[in-house]
Amino acid sequence: AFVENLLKHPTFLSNDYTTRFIDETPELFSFKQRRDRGTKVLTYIADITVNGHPETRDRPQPRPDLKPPRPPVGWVSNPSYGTRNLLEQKGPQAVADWMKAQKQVLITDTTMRDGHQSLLATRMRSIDMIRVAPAYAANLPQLFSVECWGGATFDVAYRFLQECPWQRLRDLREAMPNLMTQMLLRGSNGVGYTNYPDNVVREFVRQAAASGVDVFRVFDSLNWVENMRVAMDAVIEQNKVCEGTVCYTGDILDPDRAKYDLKYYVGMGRDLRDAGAHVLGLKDMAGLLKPAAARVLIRALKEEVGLPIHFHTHDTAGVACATILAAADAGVDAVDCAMDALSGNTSQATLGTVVEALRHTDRDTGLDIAAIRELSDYWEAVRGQYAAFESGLQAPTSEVYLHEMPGGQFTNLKAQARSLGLEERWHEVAQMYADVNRMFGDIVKVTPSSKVVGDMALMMVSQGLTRAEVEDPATELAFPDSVVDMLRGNLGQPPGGFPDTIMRKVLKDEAPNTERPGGHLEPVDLEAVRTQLSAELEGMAVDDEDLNGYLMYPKVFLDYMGRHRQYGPVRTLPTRNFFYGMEPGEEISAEIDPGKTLEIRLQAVSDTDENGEVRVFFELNGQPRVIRVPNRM
Ligand code: BTN
Ligand code: 3PY
Ligand code: ZN
Repeated sequence: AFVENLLKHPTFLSNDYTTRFIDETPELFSFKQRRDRGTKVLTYIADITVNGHPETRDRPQPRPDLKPPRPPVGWVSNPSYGTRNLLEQKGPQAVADWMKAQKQVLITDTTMRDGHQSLLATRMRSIDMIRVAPAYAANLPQLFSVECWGGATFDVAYRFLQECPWQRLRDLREAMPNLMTQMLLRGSNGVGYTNYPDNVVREFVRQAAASGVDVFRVFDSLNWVENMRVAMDAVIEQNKVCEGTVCYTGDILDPDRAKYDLKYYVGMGRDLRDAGAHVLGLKDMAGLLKPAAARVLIRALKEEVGLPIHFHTHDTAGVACATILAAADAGVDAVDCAMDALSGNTSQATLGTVVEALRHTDRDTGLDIAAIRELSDYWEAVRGQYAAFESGLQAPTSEVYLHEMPGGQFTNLKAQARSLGLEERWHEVAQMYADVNRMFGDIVKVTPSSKVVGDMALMMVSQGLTRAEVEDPATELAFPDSVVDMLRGNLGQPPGGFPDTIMRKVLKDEAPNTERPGGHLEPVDLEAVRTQLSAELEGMAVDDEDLNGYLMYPKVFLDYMGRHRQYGPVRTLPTRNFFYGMEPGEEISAEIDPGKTLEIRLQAVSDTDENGEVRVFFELNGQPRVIRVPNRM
């Protein structure tokens, strides 16, 4: 709704643009509006064609012979009964009961969230997901859920993809009416990197449920159950599936890592059950759980907690499939996999492989392997378009047992190291990450705590500091903001608290806050923020989705709105054109609204004139248009 209002607003309608053949005929308002949006999209294409996209400019390009992705034909008007129907008809407890009563291993497909978050820097665009969603609904109705929202996808959509994450959710929800959608929620950190006031967390959960999330995987980056209750209660109140989640770190079979032993995990599992979780999530974000340990852990959780168990792991070390099979033997109820073409390495285990490995056993998943292959073929073509975001990781690596970085952070930190000129020293960064973890008292490392450890490790390697030097009370050091923030208690408390040595060094005489951060953050006056945001956006009506986007990421949201004003609904452009513009002679179509399609043909691109401008000649729905853009290269 916001976007519509935005487009109708006089300020936005008077947006500067250059056309050669302005249609002078007074037309219906809707026509004017459509012309305006078309021109905005042409402006974007012209700019990218001339200047390149800042995110892909100096990166590897898709193969020139790559075919555009074609989703499998699979649309049916009335897809088979799936988990979503059960949730709608009987509620979340019935879903949990059904999970436990099933014999088969249930599968969550993570391709649309963790898969691309872990392999392609979260850069997958909505259009590539929405186009294939009906084939999921038609051909894989036995899936437990489709993880397609939350985690890093929320801010990346606004920040880098120039699209609205809420619209993605609504569109996916609509396209897969029989399948449960699933999101990853960082407890009190929402989908951000810091604790939000309780009412902001509640409001976010309410909106996510309203816009289409069915299963909420709720975790805390320090495994602090106290800090998860607000989010969990909010999910339960919405009558959605609350997957209270234990993050796995260390190694339960290693006596040296006694802090995170079997007793610890079982205890946390019971606490989450008592807090109202319908399902117990076991989130192995780095892929550290080994097969033998999985057998012990899953069996104990099944017996001692009593909830259905949903296991998530990463294939960074190459052993995820084996661990999943061990978990299946031990009675796990559901597991996460990614479609073959977006699986392996820092992503999830290979979905088709797990399905085949369990075929003809008493835990057969019942999923159709031909449907999986078709979907994976589609994802393979999609992935090819994102060559710019590939990490270059060539092989699985057992080094993950040293550093314990989450799959979603690994490639990111590597890129950060590269930008600091530390690429050659990656293995030192890995070792330092492990040292920093010990210095912080051996903590769970997952967004946002993993970012804190990464920031500190990069600082130490780039400044040549050792752990002993950092801990030495006699030296002065400026710590990264994220480190100060965490040690102040603003992400909550790890089991046993943070060690005194590092606390005193970072905080000096300042007393840390050991209470739950949400307990002292003032509630936000939501209507006052709405009014203020509306004023900032020149009087536009602000709907609940936009308000929630702004509450999570004020600056990111406003920047997105500013670009939206200039470029319009670019989410509908094919991915190739979004990142690389168009070639002379090329024709594309972009459906900017259901039934409203822009037919765009790029005719020619002029030389740069004396004002440093380039004219880009288009045909838009058969009408010639010229867009002038500055050559900034
Ligand atoms: C971003 O990465 O900031 C979002 C993409 C929009 C930036 C636009 S793309 C066309 C133009 N060229 C640039 O270098 N920046 C803008
Ligand atoms: C996230 O929080 O984005 C994660 O993927 C954590 O594993
Ligand atoms: Zn993950």
